[in-house]
Amino acid sequence: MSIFLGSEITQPAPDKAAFHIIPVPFEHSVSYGGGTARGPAAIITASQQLEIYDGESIPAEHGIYTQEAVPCDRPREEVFAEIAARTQQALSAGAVPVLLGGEHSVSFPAVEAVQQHLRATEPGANIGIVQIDAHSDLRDRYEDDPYSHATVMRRVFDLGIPVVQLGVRAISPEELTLRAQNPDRIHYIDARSLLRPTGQAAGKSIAQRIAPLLEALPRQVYLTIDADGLDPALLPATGTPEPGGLGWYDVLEIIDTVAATRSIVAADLVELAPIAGLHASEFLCARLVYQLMGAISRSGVA
Ligand SMILES: [Mn+2]
Repeated sequence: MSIFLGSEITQPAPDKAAFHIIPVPFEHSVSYGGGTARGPAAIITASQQLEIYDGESIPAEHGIYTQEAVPCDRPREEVFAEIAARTQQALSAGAVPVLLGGEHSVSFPAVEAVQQHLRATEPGANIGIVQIDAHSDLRDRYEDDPYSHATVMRRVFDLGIPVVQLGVRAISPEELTLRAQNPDRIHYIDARSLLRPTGQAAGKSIAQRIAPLLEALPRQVYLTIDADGLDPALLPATGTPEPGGLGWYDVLEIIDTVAATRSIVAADLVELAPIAGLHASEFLCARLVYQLMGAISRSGVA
């Protein structure tokens, strides 16, 4: 398989790279449109068209190592174990793991591996999650499945990890109740409030408004970006395209703010379901992954 930005860089040694790209073409529980199994390869193909300069810096100078794709044609337990092992491998090499999904459920084993790695090095420490998503993914079960794309943040919640949710615009009563019962563990600004603020919030930037929420998280965070967090006018190639999503510069502002105020130790981009002939979606995802690496490297963590 080709490597991320292979048109511009050669594959570095794993321990010489600030970032490990981990392709995870796992598709098991997607409920509406399918195709997320083709997401990682489409992003890597699109990355060949990126400029090496991201507008502010050259993230590739810090080293981007692309791992082999996680073999996903086997039972979920084995796929999840492999995701955890690959995440651990990246962290042990001193790199920031960047997973490319695949459906959102793949975040769970990665998050768990990051938490375990952190606790092995700093007893008592915890991570937080920043989630950009159209859905809160806080259901306990979805179609009887506890490890679905729609339950992934509930499983993370069960690990005692606090979350900041940004851009949600489709949520069930069960999830609203969980939020209401756990105001100290589940923080959020939903899409309409984020993008059409009223009252006092109207005079403040997104960065200013999300800062207090980020302050409530531990210093080290995992950033998970569901492609459907963006507006489907920009990124239609996703299973459940909800209207009213984030714009390109909204997402960049969030990423820059998170990178500047927390330490992003791992990240993922999930739920891209490529549509043949429509390159804008996968190119946006490739660019977003590269901008993310730029924000992290400029923050001095990587
Ligand atoms: Mn999601």
